[in-house]
Amino acid sequence: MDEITISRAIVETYMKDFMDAMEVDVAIAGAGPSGLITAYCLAKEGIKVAVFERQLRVGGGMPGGGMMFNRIVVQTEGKRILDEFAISAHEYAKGYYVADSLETTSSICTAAMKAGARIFNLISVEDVMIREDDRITGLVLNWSAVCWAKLHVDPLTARCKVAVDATGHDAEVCNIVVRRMGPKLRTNTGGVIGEKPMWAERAEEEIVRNTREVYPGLVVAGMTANAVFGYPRMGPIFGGMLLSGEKAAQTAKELLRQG
Ligand code: 48F
Repeated sequence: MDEITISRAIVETYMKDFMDAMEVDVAIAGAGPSGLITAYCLAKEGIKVAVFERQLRVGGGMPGGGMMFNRIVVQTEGKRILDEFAISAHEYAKGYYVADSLETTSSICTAAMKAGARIFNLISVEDVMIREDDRITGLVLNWSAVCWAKLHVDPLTARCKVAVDATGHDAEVCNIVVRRMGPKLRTNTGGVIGEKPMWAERAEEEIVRNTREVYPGLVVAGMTANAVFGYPRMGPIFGGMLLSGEKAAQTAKELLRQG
């Protein structure tokens, strides 16, 4: 075995994929459950999608389950999505299905990749591109290691027709837009209203409605949707995340159709 061939194989194939991801239909910030489902739903329809994830591993808050007990709960509405990935789930009480958080994360991630989504870990979205018509036209990327080390290194960019903020509780892309452009989001204040305290039922009811275009060319998914519109968090119940991912994909598809 030749170490240099191994090194070339890694660098050359990675760079080919990364170059290809610089021009996509949909760019997603965050590979938590909502971002992964959005990526899967779009990719399986042949839409070109790239996901940029800050951390070493995918899954966001899902692998950790509830307080590190690596189980998640999904209600009846979300169970259909677990079934689509053949994820085992056991009905613990009527309407409460419990699943292994690692099986769920890995199954959805694998399906998204097999469907054609490209997922890049260890890359952070640090800014957005916005053009004259006030529309998001791309994500600005840097190595997470550069951000963590606070090195002064300029970023690179990926162009997209639609961007999805699936960065979770911190709604990072939306906060960047507000910092750059002022309070122009389609919320009551124009800003990120901020997440309210835990209330699982209300949070799960509202999350799909909150999943929409919040700024021209920018769709919010998952916990970001509730944080941006000022709705509660829900803890380790994940049906809403999965359904929100589906809705974000439908919304992105509609925006692509409108051009
Ligand atoms: O936090 P996260 O899992 O968001 P989600 O898909 O799901 C929320 C649940 O996990 C849970 C919950 C239960 O129902 O409330 O918290 O809404 O995943 C967000 C991902 O985005 C990454 C982050 O590392 C995580 O994996 N991320 C955050 N900011 C950035 C980012 C950024 N600026 N660039 C790239 N990735």
